[in-house]
Order: sequence, then structure tokens, then C-alpha cells
Amino acid sequence: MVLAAFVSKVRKHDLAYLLGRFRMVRAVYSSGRSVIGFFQRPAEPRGKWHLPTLFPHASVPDIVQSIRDEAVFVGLNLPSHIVDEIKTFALAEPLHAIYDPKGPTFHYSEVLNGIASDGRPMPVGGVSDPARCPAVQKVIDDPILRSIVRKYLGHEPRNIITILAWNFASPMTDEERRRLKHGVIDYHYDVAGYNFVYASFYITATDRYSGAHVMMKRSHKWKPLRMLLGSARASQEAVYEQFGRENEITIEGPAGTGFVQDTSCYHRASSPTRGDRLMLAIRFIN
Ligand SMILES: O=C(O)CCC(=O)C(=O)O
Repeated sequence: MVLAAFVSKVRKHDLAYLLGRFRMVRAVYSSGRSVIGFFQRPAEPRGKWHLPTLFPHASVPDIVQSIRDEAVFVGLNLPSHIVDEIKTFALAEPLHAIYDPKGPTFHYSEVLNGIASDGRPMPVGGVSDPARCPAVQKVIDDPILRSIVRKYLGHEPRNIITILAWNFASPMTDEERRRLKHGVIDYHYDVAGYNFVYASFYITATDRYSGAHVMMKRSHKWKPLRMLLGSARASQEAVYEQFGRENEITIEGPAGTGFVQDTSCYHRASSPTRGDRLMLAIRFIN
């Protein structure tokens, strides 16, 4: 049964979706990429490594070690001028509904209690191409962040996907949120490619009532076969039973709080009920 479901999923996805969930495959991919990278290494490092960093106090080895051990490092925090610039940008930009990306756009100020002014329920609203914001681009290009990513993955990532989205507080039920494609409120692990690591930053102060990110520490290291071959989603009970409730953390913090995560761990967003959350997520893949 589980195998049949897996095969059918594989048919609908690609090879990376089939293989990227296995730690061994990720390790082999990484080693291959670093060997290729060694021979292709340019005389001068490519990119914008000469830029000043936004994280002058970060210790790259400690952060990488924390992601290896725990699946996350919390505390790669953005300076307030960058937070302010990103927030101003997201307040002014047209947003699209997560469940209707080609539908009518709306602005942050037009959403009240999770309802847009045209009456559509709105769990999440995203900004198109957020790297247009110079402050977002500075975060993407940050030499310390890129060094963390390179050292964790073992190679330079080929794809970077940037998401800047508001999660709107509302009395909406979780069932309604799921129906409106806010399925990440349920525990799941990501299979974004053969290898990946994400950096996320709260642009608004965030706690458990305003959509805090929740995760199971160390669940990136090993999963039983039924969790690897079956759906990437799992019930809270199954995750607690497998990894221990004591390993669950809720990441709360002031605006600017940043965390770098191996999202092959079980994680989820919480449903905001009392405050909106604006989060910048940068996905470094393959
Ligand atoms: O929004 C969040 O806190 C979680 C997002 C997430 O789970 C995902 O993108 O896979």
C-alpha cells in the first residue's frame, strides 16, 4: 500500500522528489557536487562575497554544526533597517492569494480578520518576485549566509527561491486553511530537490498566536521507512510518537528573528489567530 502510494507520487513528481528524501542520496549528491566544484573552481570566487555582511557576529562553523545536529540554528537576526525596508515594501506591494496566484491582487491594508475587501477569505498573501526589494536581495547575497549554505550543503546551490508572504490572522478553522492551500500548518518535511537548506526571517514580531514556525529538532537525521515512502505529511500524534514531544520547538521572536533550517526535518506553520506574520524565506536548492 505504502509502496504503491509512493510509486504513484513518483510518477507525478520527478526523480529529485523520489530520491531527495533519503539522507544517503543527499550525501552522495553533495559529495559529487563538491568534487565537481573543486575542479571547476574559478581563480577568483564568484558572486558578491566582498559585500559587507548583515550578520557580523555570526559564527559560521557553530551555525552549520547546529543545523547538522538539530536541523536548525535560531538567531541569525536581521538588522532593523533591513527589516523596516522589507516591511515597507511588503505593505505597499500588491499581494496574490496563495490559492489563486493568478487571481485579483489586493493590498495588506485591505485585509481585515483574514478577509480581503472583495470578500475572499485570505489565509496567506504573497509578494511576486520579492528580490525586487533591494533589502531582500542584500539578504540573499549576504556573504555569511551564503557561506553557511555552502558549508552545510557542501557546494554552491544552483537554485534560489525567495518567498515573502503575509500569513493573516483570522478565526478561520484549520480545515478552511487547508482547503485554501495553507496546508503547511500540518507537520511535513520538504523534498525540494537533491539537497536544500532554507533561511527564514520574521519581518514582524512573531509568537505562537501570530503564526510561529514549529519544528521537531533532529527529525532530519533519520525517519522510519514508512515516513520516507509515504506522504511527506504526518499527523502531530505520529510525529510526537516518533521523535518525542520534548523535541518540538516553537520559534518565537521579535521582528528580524532569523533561522536557518534543514527542512527535511518535520516542521509546520501555526495558524495565526491574534496577529499577522510577515516572513521572508530563502530556499537554497540543489
Ligand atoms: O510558514 C511556515 O512557517 C512553514 C512553511 C513551510 O512549512 C514550508 O514552506 O514548507
